[in-house]
Amino acid sequence: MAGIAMPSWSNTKAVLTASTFSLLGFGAGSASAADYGKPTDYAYGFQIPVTDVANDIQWFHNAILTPLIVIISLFVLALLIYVGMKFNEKANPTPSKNSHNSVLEFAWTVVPVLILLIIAIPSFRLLYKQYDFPKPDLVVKAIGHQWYWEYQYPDAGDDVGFESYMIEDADLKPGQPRLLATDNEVVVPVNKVVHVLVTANDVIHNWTVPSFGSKTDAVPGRTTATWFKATREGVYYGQCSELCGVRHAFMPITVRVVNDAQYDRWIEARKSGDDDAVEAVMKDIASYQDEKRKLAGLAKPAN
Ligand SMILES: [Cu+2]
Repeated sequence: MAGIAMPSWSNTKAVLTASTFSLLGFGAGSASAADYGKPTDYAYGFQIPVTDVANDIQWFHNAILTPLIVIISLFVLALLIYVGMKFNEKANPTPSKNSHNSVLEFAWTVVPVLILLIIAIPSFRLLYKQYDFPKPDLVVKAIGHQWYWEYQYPDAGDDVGFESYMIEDADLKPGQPRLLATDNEVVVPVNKVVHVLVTANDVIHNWTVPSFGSKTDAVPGRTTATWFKATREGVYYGQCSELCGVRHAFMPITVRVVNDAQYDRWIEARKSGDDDAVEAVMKDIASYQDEKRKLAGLAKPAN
């Protein structure tokens, strides 16, 4: 028999999210048009989250911030309309000479403080989650250059490192998104905690993958870090998100999340330094993921 359970935090979040979405008229429609890991035509809102952190970021935005902004804006608009109608010269020819109202002044100070406190609780919870790094299964180092990313896999020794350049329009293969696909993809295993150590060689860049909720500045002479644990195999795209010069828009990030066996094959191929072997592994992984996408009803070619 189902008893009356105390509402858990995740239950509370689910209820808040559902009510907010119906309140604002956002259906599942926007999500169904979207694809994983990249922006899609006519979609709005966030890319589909594939990490817990990304999920929480979107919940915070959709269930807390957006409704509060809408409610406050409507309230202020209503006040403006009310004042404009009630206290214009025609309706109110002799204005009141009052200049203070203690109760009102107390209220318009305390209410915003309370609203900020309400925002602060989930906000700090999220912040802790983002910066409380779980023990890593894998460390990847990302180095920003004008204008490409370089990656190293320190766990695998000095041999595994490569540069990742954007694929120019003329060289795109079917399914590869323009301005996002790169020649060498970052490969990581699924459901593993990945720490990304980020730095830069010249100016400040920023390593960002929206579906992971990962974003951190790449600062020359410093190491910053972000982490993610992707729960779904596939390709996830991001972009440099700090203005870094003329080709800032052309240094994207491609992360391919694969199963453990595929990751082992890939890292062995990388260690061997044999580019043909790496290419062969990537081809296998791409066709495997293609097949999975087809089965899942994501008919578009692999990305
Ligand atoms: Cu950059």
